[in-house]
Amino acid sequence: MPNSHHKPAEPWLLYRSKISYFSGKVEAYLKYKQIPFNIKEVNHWTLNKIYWNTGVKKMPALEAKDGRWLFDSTPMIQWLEECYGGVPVLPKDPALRFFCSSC
Ligand SMILES: N[C@@H](CCC(=O)N[C@@H](CS)C(=O)NCC(=O)O)C(=O)O
Repeated sequence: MPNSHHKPAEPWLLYRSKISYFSGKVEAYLKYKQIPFNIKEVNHWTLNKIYWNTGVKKMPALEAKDGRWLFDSTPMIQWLEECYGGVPVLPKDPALRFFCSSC
């Protein structure tokens, strides 16, 4: 059985709004890491869909076709770092990591 950090076979679906700072953070990260994704603009209905699947009515959120969801930009990026590897965007030093996790 694959571990929970396996890459989805198909691109992620990023629920976001152009005016959302946290959405911009995750979108920039996905582009930088060249992680395949498509975009779904958030509206009333899609915000409810995020809520049903994550328990929070916030963007950004990522949906995989296999049913997995990621939400909350900092843990999302930490999870994607584990999953995709490559040159890390987060410092190794725990103190510096802490400061990165608060923005
Ligand atoms: N801690 C969350 C914060 C996300 C957040 O606050 N998103 C705002 C937009 S930037 C939102 O979805 N607001 C909708 C609402 O509160 O109803 C993250 O880092 O992703």
